[in-house]
Amino acid sequence: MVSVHGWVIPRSRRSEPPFFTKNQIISVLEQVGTLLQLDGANPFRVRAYENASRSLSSHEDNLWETVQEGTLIEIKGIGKGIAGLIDEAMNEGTWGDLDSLYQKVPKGLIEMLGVPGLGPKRIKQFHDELGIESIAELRSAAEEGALANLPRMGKKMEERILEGIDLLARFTGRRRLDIGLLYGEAFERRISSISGVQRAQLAGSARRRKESIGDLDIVAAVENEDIEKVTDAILSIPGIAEIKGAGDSKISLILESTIFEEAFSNSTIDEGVLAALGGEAWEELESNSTIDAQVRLVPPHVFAYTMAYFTGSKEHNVRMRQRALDMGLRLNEFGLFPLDGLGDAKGLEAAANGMPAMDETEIYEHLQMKWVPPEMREDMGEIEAALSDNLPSLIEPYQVKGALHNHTTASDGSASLSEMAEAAMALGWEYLGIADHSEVLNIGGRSIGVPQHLVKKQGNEIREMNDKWSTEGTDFRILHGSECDILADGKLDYPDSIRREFSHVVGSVHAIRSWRNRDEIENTEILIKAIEDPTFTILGHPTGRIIGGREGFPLDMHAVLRRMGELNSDGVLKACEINASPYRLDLDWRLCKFAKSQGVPIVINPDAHFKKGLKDVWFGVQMARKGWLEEQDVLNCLPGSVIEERMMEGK
Ligand code: DGT
Ligand code: CA
Ligand code: ZN
Repeated sequence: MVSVHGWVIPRSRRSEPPFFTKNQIISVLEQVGTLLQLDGANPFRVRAYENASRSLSSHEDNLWETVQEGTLIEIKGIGKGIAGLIDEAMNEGTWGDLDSLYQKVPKGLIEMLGVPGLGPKRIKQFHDELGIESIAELRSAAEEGALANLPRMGKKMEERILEGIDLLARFTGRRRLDIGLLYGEAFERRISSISGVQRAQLAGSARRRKESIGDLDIVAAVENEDIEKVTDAILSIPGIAEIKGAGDSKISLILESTIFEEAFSNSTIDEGVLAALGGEAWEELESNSTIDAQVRLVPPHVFAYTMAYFTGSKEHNVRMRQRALDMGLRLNEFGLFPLDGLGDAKGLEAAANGMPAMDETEIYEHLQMKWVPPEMREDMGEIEAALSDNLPSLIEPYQVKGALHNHTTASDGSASLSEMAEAAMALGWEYLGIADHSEVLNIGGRSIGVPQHLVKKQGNEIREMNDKWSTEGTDFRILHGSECDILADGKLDYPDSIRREFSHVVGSVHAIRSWRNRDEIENTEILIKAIEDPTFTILGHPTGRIIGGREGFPLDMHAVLRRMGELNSDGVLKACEINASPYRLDLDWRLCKFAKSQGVPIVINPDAHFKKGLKDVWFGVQMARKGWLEEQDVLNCLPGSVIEERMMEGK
């Protein structure tokens, strides 16, 4: 979120000039412009700060050199007063009297800046005219209709503010895996390149590939004598919004999106999902977002132990520690030690007497276990499997040979059939399943499904392309499927005769609202009825959840998978999708093992709406790995020459 965290005046950790970086200066100038507006300052003063921050952003020379040469005020947009301030900040490490400005503006007003669509002018207006000083007060004023009557406001604006507050509230928790990894990997790269860092690696839920990330955990191997130098270097990485604490060997901070060298991009989102999240306001929130991060600096010889500890999960760690105890050993983030003979030595001191481990495999070996892939470390049976050498051999991204649920311009995709096919071939795939939306689907009243009379046309196009590849001897084909809407009563869209012509039917619920208004039992019955339709092949995004957006509709997924298992044992193919869009990751990974036990094949589908979207399959593979799936459990690991037949046989 546009967090209130970043709104403190930076303190320097350096002992000599320049005390601040150019980025820090730019960010303070920008914030001061906003704070002055909230404080009701003279507009000329406000503009001076805004201009200065803007002109420094596009100024390409080294700012510290410019300050030393005394040529700051030659930069267009920088006046005498602000030049003096920058000079003082860089040379002395102080910020004139700005401290008092930061103190003076109520925190609640700054928090309100995080509400999408709300700027300092309006916040000031609400404060002056209604005395509003917090988001909570803003919400009740809007609910009472008190905002609408103010000058330059209205009912529409008031509604938008309420929506913005809801969105912000939903946003303040965890971040999606794709975003967490984007930040985590950028931060990991920056830390790895610092001299004195022997290696640095992302741990925590990001390494375990949880569908959402609370905060980032990074472990860095650093010799003792380099700790101070490395700490300073980490703290001056651009993109740090706030330092929450730095001492000993632990650094806590908040990262913002300026850590990315290129513009921040929130992955591949389609219109339907975006609408469910809150539209443009959501995109704005996401690109202004922050994430918390912890860095631990440890001596290289304990790195593997610290990585294992901070990778977690906590539940996995508890079981590991118990296993160690059973063997008369103590396991912690610094090492593995015999319980007797530890004496009074604690922490790192004790590590000197610990059992050496070059990497995690050796830690597990000491405990007579096989190394457990991080994705599986959730205490969901992996300890027992590692002890008895029964770990699955998890699916790898390269084993995926195609995907069955993707869109083109015929429905709401933005790439044509041939463009999508090209992109699939570029990934090394042997087939691409197209499943454009069926006729009834509309988003916000706009119809986006393929009308009946155009289904044949798409089929002909696909046949022509397939014939061409086949005569050329290219091992590639398009499978002509459909993402068929499951209507509220459990019927499938399109007449039977049309559905029978598709190679596969991905049945999906899109009218979530009517399903949300019914109970679990009713929904389960109706969904099963849809699945039993002979033309139905794949259950698409089973619960309709949007991560960070909305819960799925109530459903007994175990009952659904059990019934699908029965149908499979009768010889018909009923597969369940892991929708690989990082916004969905539905089927949930926690249910993969159960699906497998029931004999339900899984399909990992990117649900791509443009070329780049095909790559989302990677996220689905991560979930399949968390769910213990192997190559043979996943239908789209089948080669292209087999998959078509498999679809035909399953009918
Ligand atoms: P998150 O951040 O909520 O997405 O989830 P994690 O798993 O990254 O959890 P976090 O950041 O609280 O801690 C990172 C790891 O550190 C965690 O997975 C296991 C380890 N850890 C943290 N606290 C404890 C604890 O009290 N006991 C044990 N055994 N391990 C802990
Ligand atoms: Ca974490
Ligand atoms: Zn869909």
